[in-house]
Amino acid sequence: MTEAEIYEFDLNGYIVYRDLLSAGEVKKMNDLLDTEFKKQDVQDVHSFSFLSLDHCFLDLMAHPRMLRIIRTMIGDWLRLDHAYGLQMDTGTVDRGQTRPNLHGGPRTDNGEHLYQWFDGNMYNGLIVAIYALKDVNPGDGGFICVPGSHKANMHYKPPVDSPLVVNPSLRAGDMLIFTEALVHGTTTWTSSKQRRSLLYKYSPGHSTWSAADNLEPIRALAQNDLQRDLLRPPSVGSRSALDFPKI
Ligand SMILES: O=C(O)CCC(=O)C(=O)O
Repeated sequence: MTEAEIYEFDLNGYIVYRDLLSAGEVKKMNDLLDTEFKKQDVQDVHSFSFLSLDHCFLDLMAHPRMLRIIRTMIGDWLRLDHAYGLQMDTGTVDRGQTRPNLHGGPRTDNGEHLYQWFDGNMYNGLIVAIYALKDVNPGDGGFICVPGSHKANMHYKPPVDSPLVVNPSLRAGDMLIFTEALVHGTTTWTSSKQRRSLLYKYSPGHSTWSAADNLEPIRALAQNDLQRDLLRPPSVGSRSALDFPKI
């Protein structure tokens, strides 16, 4: 991360990187998901699994530019914790799939959600990379957060419609990274177009948020050492740093 990027992330608790994915990569992923949802014949897809659908999703887990960024946030031992997709259409909130909500914040989930500096380095618990596979225009809804709340000193959460809450806009292919120590959540999707996002969540190598066993079936699909290392269960003793790809 550049000094300017570190400043922005430290200030707000989230940062947007434009055009992480090419239009071709976005199209391929959308096509794969469209085909899968059609095959499953599911109505009102909301939260979905996707890592095992195609190798491109494991490649994205190890995206070199993204890894270089979150290395600054989490350190050399980072691991994938879990991943899922979110899809929202106008009205799905009203059908009960998502209540507008804010959650997370400093020291929540038994202290796992943390944001700290020590001796010139940044330390985080769970970090989320959201890839937009479809545009999010101003006021569309979906992901919301309270900028700066990762450094708040109270558990207080403002109401979802507070002026302190923002709804970042994204173009398909953009990546938004946030710390779960940020107060964040989801609000009603109002656009006539669909929201579709992939969320990859990373933890420090010693820690896990979700049950680590959940990744076992995915580990078997890893194509190379980097992917296998990212999918390792949490541990401290004898753990080696990731071999970060050169960019
Ligand atoms: O992207 C969203 O709508 C919310 C994501 C979220 O709440 C989370 O990652 O904990």
